[in-house]
Amino acid sequence: MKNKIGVICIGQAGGNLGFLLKKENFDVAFINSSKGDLDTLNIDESKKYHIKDGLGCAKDRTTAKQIAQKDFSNINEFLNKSLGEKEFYYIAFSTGGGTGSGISPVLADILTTHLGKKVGLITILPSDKDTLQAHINAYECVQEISNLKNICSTFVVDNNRKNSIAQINEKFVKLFNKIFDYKKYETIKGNIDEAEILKLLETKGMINIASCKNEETTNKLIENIKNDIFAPLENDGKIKYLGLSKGINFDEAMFSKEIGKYLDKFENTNKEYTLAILSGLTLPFKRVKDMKEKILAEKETILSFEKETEQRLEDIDFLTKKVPIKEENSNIEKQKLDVNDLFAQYLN
Ligand SMILES: Nc1nc2c(ncn2[C@@H]2O[C@H](COP(=O)(O)OP(=O)(O)OP(=O)(O)O)[C@@H](O)[C@H]2O)c(=O)[nH]1
Ligand SMILES: [Mg+2]
Repeated sequence: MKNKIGVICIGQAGGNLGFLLKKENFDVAFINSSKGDLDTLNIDESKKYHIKDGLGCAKDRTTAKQIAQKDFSNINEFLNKSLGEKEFYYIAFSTGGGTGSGISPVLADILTTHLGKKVGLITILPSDKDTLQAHINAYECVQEISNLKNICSTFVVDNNRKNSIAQINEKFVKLFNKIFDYKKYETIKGNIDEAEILKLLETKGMINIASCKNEETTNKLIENIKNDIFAPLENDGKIKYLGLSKGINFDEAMFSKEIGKYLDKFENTNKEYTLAILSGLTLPFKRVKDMKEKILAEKETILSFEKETEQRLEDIDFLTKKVPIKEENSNIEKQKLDVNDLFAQYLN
């Protein structure tokens, strides 16, 4: 099933994840505004694209959107050539930088709403040690993501979880890779089939994966769901679907109490380990709200740097007042894609 997935990696963090995913035989395409960053990747040149006129974006999301807007037809052509028609795409990027954070939400909007593709996101949140600019970027980026109408699942990797980003990357790729091992564990007692995996991945909302050893317990699985590498759960007790490749003696009551209830469960038996895939979770708004507090605590400092930021701080108050990113236009037809109009909505 791996070959039905295309991973689009944007910016440096996206590129680092993509490099590891490539080693696990995923089909990956790399896009960056920085030629230097792309050159560090030991990957076939046909799988890399340097955005025209890009000199890196130095954490400036607006610059990233502007250069991607101008060069969109080439970016689209590159994606068609390098990945071709896939059943499903993931876009991988950090929310705290410029290039990946600026381009990925608008690209996801174009691919889903206008080009009819199924797209999920692999996002990375900055750690508390990261700069204010990284937090402002992440906040704006999550705002755009939360407004995407037709997006599928969103992984939210949290850099607060470990001191080493290399360890976080490795852990993510290890867990993500395990999703596609479901065929190894087909038995008459229970199967997870491709349609069920796709359903887990296609479901809108946050997605979380966790694993534990079979000699461990439901408690350990729960601890890993809550505290491993992903953003904290919203703790509203809602999961839409649970995929469970089960080796432990699963304690359903404890799981429901600690994590939540689900509409449906796809399950098989696994002799080697236990893997849980939770999809349709609420995005981690509490975590993002904490980021906002951090930004607002430094408001005076930020304003002393640039006056125009004042308006941006007003605009990012999306948790209390929902600011629509764009006007609804039900007349938009797929084939009449006006990329410039769409980018303009993200540049306002
Ligand atoms: N988990 C993880 N985080 C990373 C990695 N590389 C960078 N980051 C985080 O991502 C943020 C910076 O984003 P980058 O991906 O470097 O930015 P970019 O998309 O290349 O954008 P530019 O600003 O134009 O360079 C910071 O919060 C970093 O801590 C990585 O390999 N893994
Ligand atoms: Mg970069």
